[in-house]
Amino acid sequence: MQLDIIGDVHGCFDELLELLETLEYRQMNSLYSHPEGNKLVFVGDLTDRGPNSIAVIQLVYQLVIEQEIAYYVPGNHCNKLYRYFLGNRVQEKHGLETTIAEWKRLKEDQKKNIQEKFMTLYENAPLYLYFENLQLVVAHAGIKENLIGQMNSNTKTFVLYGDITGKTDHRGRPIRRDWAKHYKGNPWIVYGHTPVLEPRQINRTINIDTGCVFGNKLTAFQFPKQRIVSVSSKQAFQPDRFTDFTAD
Ligand SMILES: [Mn+2]
Repeated sequence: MQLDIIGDVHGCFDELLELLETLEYRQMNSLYSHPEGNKLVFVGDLTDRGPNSIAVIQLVYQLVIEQEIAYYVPGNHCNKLYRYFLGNRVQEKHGLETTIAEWKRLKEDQKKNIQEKFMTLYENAPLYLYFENLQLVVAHAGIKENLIGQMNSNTKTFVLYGDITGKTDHRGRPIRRDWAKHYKGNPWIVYGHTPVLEPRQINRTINIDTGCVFGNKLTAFQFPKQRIVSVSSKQAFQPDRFTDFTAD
């Protein structure tokens, strides 16, 4: 089975459509298919900050739930939107405000429809995917070798937020440990969460969040082929949003 794993979309619907076309997915009578039967995997953070979060929710719901030609694992932004839809009190910032503004502009029946779709998508998603036969793990913020196979609260925090220290930097962004640098496991780990200008590959791990919403590009990693496919972003470029690992 060939998988096309897609990095953080963050509401960049046009770029997602372009990437699907580049990967040779075709749409007929609104249904998507791939000539070789490839399947998609979304690493999470579908919404927030970008221009078309609602359209991304609709498309991913169709691909995962209705057509069953895609897999999805949630990101921290997905988790927060889910808690918002549950009626929990969450802070409407860090991009969530754009998704909520889009959602509030919908008609009542559409609002209900999108809320139900997103909640169904989220509730049916595993915390992370482990394809044992392919020796592949897909987790939003990555995973440590000793957590693979586990589904507890430590695992949940790690796959949603990464190896956080509880501290923040001078810009107020969380400081995370570089777990990938020390990874020694056999399964490949494909993840996103931390925007980088180029996919960062180290020790059988690859970060494919190439910051589309920050004006760089949207990236897919084809597995087991290990081929990278990207399309350019249409968003404004924000260079200060990217982490530079080349100094390591
Ligand atoms: Mn994230």
